[in-house]
Amino acid sequence: MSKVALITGITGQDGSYLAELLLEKGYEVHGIIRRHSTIATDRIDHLVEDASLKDRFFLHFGDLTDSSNLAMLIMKIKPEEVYNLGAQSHVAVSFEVPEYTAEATGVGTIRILEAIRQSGLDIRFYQASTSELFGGLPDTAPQSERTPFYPKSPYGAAKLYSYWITVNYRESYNMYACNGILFNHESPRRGEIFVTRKITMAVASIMAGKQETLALGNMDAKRDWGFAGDYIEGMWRMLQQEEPRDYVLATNETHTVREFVELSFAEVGIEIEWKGSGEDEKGYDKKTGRLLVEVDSRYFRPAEVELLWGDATKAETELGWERKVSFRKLVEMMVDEDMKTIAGMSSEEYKTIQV
Ligand code: NDP
Ligand code: GDR
Repeated sequence: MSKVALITGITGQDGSYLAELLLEKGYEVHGIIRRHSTIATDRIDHLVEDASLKDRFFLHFGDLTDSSNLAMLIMKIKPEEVYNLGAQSHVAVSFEVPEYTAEATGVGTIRILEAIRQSGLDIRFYQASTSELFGGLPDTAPQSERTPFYPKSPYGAAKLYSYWITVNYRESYNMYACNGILFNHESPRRGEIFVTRKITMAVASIMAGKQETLALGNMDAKRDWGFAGDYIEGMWRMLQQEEPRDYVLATNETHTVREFVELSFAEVGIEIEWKGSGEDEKGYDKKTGRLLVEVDSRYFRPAEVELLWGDATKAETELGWERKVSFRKLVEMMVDEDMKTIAGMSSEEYKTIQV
C-alpha cells in the first residue's frame, strides 16, 4: 500500500518539487489548489498530464482560509502526512496585505491542525517555517534552532504564530508535528518577484534586448540561499523520524544581493562595475559602460531583515541531510534556465557568440 500525502501550496515552487519527490517514492499525492481567473498550475502541469500518475496524483479545490473545506478534505483523503506549504509567502507584499497574510499564513495553520486533530486520524504534519522568524536581532548569526525569534514583517509575525501553534499541538495533543525552519531556497521555478529570480530573469531579458535595466531595492541585504530541490528532501526526512522535532535547513553561508547580481551577469560574460552609493548606486558593464543595474527606493521595505545566515548542524547530524547544490551552481542553473526560455540560448552559447 502506498503512503498518502496531502500538500497545501502544491502549485508553488516547493509544492511542485515535493510532489515530484513523493511520487518518485511511490506515494499517492493530493494537493490543494485555489481557483484563479486563469489556470495557475504551470509548475505541476507535467504531473497533471502524466497518464501514468492518474491513480496516484489528485488535485482538490480548497483554501487555507476555509476551515470547512480543510476538514472535509482531511476526512475524504485520510492522508498519513500533511505538508503545509501554502502561504502568502512574499515578505514585501505582506506589508501591503497584512490582514490577509495573517489569515492565510498564520490562522491557516491552526485551521489545518484543527482539521487533523478533530479527524482523530494518525497524521504527521510538516509546517513550512522560515528564517524570517529570526529577523532583526543583532549578533545572532549563524542562526540555529536555539536562536531567539524577532520577526520584522507581517509575514514573519504570521509565521511566528504558525511555528508556535505547531509546537503547541505537538505538546498538547501528542501530535507528530514538525517545523522546518528553512532559509531562502531558490530554483528556476522560483516566483518571478523574489529577488533571485527577478535578477536572473532580468539578466536574460537584458541579453535578449527585451529589458533596459534591472531596478532593485536593498542590495546590502545578506541571505543564506540554497537550492529548493535539496530542501524538499529535508522536509520529507523530518516526517520520517521516531520523534517529531524542529530543524533548520540552510547552507551555512551568506551572500549579499549585490553578489547575486554580480555572479548572474558573470554567467553571460559581463563584469559589473559599481559606482555611487546608497540610493544612487549603479552597476555598469565594465567593458562597454552600459548602465545595467540601478536602485529604486520603491523596492525598499518598511523594515528589513539585514542578515540571514543559517546553521544546519542539527539537520545534518540527526536527519543525515545535506545541501548538494552550491551557491555558484544555483546561480548558474537559474541564469541558464532563464537564458534558454527568454533569450532562446544557454549562457554558454550566448558567451560564445559574443567573442
Ligand atoms: P510560493 O509562493 O511559491 O507558493 C505558495 C503556495 O501557497 C502556492 O501554491 C499558493 O497557491 C499557495 N497559497 C497561497 N495562499 C493560499 C491560501 N490562502 N490557501 C491555500 N494555498 C495558498 O512559496 P514557496 O514554494 O517558495 O514556499 C513554500 C512555503 O515555504 C511557504 O509557506 C513559504 O512561506 C515557506 N518558506 C519558503 C522559503 C523559500 O525560500 N522559498 C523559505 C522558508 C519558508 P497559488 O498558486 O494559488 O497562489
Ligand atoms: P525574502 O526574499 O524576503 O528573504 O523572503 P526576497 O527574495 O523577496 O528578498 C531577499 C532580499 O532581497 C532584497 N531585495 C529585493 N527583494 C525583492 N523581492 N525585490 C527586489 O527588487 C529587491 N531588491 C532587494 C530584499 O529587501 C531582501 O532583503 C523569502 C520568501 O521566500 C519567504 O517566504 C521566506 O520565508 C524567506 O525567503 C526565507
